[in-house]
Amino acid sequence: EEEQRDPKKKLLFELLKLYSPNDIRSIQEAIVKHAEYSLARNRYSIDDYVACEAAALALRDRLLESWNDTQQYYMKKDVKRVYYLSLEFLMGRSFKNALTNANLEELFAESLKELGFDLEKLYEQEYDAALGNGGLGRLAACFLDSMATLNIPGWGYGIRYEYGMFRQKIVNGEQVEVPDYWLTRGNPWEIERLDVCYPVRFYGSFERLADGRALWTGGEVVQAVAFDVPVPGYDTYNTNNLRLWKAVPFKEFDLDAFNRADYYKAIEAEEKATAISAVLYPSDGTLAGKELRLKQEYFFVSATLQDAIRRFKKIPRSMNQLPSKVCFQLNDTHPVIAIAEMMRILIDHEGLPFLEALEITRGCFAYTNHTVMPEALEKWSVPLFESLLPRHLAIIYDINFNFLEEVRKKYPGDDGKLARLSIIEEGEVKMVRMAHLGIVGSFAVNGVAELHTKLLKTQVFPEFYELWPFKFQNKTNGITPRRWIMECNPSLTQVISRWLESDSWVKNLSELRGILEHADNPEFQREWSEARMENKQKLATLIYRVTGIQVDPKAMFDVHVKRIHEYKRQLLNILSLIYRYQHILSLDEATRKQQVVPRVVIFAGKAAPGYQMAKNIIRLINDVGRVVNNDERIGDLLKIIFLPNYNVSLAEQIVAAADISQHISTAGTEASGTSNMKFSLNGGLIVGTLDGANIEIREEVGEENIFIFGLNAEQVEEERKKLNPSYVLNEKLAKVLEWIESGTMVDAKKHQPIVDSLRGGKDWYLVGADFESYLQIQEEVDRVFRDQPERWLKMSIHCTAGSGKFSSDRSISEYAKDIWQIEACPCPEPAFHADGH
Ligand code: 4GP
Repeated sequence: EEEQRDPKKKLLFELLKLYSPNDIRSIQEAIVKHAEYSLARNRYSIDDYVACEAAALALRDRLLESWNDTQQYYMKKDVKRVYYLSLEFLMGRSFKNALTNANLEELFAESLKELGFDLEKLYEQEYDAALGNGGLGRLAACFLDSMATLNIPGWGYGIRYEYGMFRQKIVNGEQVEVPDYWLTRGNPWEIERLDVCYPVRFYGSFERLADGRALWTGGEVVQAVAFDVPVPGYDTYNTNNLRLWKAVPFKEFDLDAFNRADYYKAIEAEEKATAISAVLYPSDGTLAGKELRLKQEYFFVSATLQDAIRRFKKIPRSMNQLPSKVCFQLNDTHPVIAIAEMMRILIDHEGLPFLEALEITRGCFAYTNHTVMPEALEKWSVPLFESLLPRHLAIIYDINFNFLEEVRKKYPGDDGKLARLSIIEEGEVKMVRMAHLGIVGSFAVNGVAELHTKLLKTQVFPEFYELWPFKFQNKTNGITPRRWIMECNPSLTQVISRWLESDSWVKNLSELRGILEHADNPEFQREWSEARMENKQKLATLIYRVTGIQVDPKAMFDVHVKRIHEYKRQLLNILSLIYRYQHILSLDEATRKQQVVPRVVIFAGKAAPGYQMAKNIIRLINDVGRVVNNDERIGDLLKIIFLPNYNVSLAEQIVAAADISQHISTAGTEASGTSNMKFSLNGGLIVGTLDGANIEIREEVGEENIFIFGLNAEQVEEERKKLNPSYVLNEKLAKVLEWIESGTMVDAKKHQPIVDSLRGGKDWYLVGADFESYLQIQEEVDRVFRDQPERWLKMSIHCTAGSGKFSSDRSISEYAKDIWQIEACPCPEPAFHADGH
């Protein structure tokens, strides 16, 4: 079309029709040319690293074609878009994922092989993009994959941290944090967009104008520069975008300031700008409360809204139309300041009256809560807010005033309610409650699993629920089956596809139920267990490489990997292992051989650097491991492994190789959990409490196929009421604590804080109350593994078969339909491309 409008562009369009062809020769040419011309490498010295970079660039060329076409198509169709605002995107590696989604893995493997490279080895060259802490950030990454796969016009927006999640080393049993400068060798997956940048202001002051607007001036201004990361969908032409902002000094220097101040000082101040996007805060489920963090939040939100509104305005129309074209999904409270920023834009820039602005704003925002832990619900002190974002604080006060009027009308005279609902918390230092702003300023609020949503309604925000029941929804989390089985577990993927005679289950995960038809077939069972054994062997090799400890792949692989948190109760696990160790020693040798099921218990996970108790738990695991692993009487009967630096790539290898995995949070504390879904999908059995998504997994796989133990959420509430200084600890646990104090481990005193945290009625996470039932379920696990290997195998098959619900494709379809009201918009593949060359 363009071509006809402007004949001068004829040549240009003709040339661009030559998209990169997908045949071996062309791919090889692309790789070699990138090595020489993009990376300036001598053609005689292409090593694995260069080959990996060059191949990534060759693939990126192809992604950019579909990426450009997709964006242009969305524009042409003027689709409604969703923007997923998240301070974290835990993407992991991209190469294999992009090849899988674009269905080019075989071609690239073949092309590289002829050039003398092994694609599998090249994958190892890539750094993890660890721009996230844990569940929340990984969920955002899975959601991007599903949005692209389902052809949903959805973009991610976040921060391009120079330093992602720290690298964890274990030194003498303790966690040591090392900076992760993941960009050392550049990043072939991003495109720096110097043409896409926006100013972002901090501090300063504002002045109210006669027409209702306000003018915010002074302070500091930094620039946000976009970095785009193409997000290819699986088995579709659509390629979406993840736009990450980097902070750079504002280019138009304030010359006056320069003249007044010392030249070098002025430059130094400008340079401080880059600090904003320098580092990801490594706290998960707790808040840092640092000014820089609030700066990060406003920085990325401000740039994002400017970008989204610019795009919306490409077609001239009234701002009232915004909610029909744009939805912002707020990933936890971190981006909630966007609500005040939108109000500011509508009032101060667009000149809309307050109420109209509020209506538009409310129509655009939806907020997802990810945790019930009170310490994670963000609050910012009013003085800090006032200094950093003075105009926003005033707007928040206005929103609050308007909101409390509504509450007052509904509940006249109930001042307590006003205080509890208010966006501003009164106290010695007033605080801005970001979750309250999130609820007041959006049209939908969702929890991430059924139990979690119920707890939001009844415990965390009951009075908001009473006020606006229609705002509250559940959207149970999910995981992308592309990364979490297809890529990380090719052996099992092949078995499934062979028996289902199709691979359409990767896009329609509920089709996995079809394997149940073969659950009793010995041939299928054999292939199933061979595939799983292959993965276990690989993990055993990795364990040996990393720790020097030899483990037997035939032993039960019992995995507990996730962030280290008291509520996640890695402590319950390690304490039970001390019990198990003592128990094994109490048996005579013949009984040991006969009765004990050999187990390899694998822990991994990071502790927030400032979270002392979590670090204590890591040390305990390592110290107990040292005693047990070196005790010759134990041999292969029990091995305790702590794999350092848990990240997405490591998770991929572990997930495929677990016999059981543990999700044993105190009931009512884990919002959902998503690794439980990953293990289940890969045929690993779950040992878990009735918490988060475990409950829904039990519904799907059947209660006979999951090992559930412990108090449920209601019982936990009751039990906690009993905690007082004379609370009696479970007897077996008391013995275990005595063993810790006895000095079997070197420097036993180090562990005293852990012991003290459980005694004297302080056991908030109820390790003691659940100890007995935990030991019992572990005995049951052993029994099934030892006496009924066939039943075990069938349980494993049932777990995979029942995992269909937990595809993030299902989650995203629900968000699209119930919250975003957005439909799929598949971009047609250009004919000259689809035809091949
Ligand atoms: C996590 C929750 O702890 C986890 O249960 C949930 O599955 C995940 O979000 C995704 O919804 N929360 C965080 C956090 O990672 O930082 O609050």
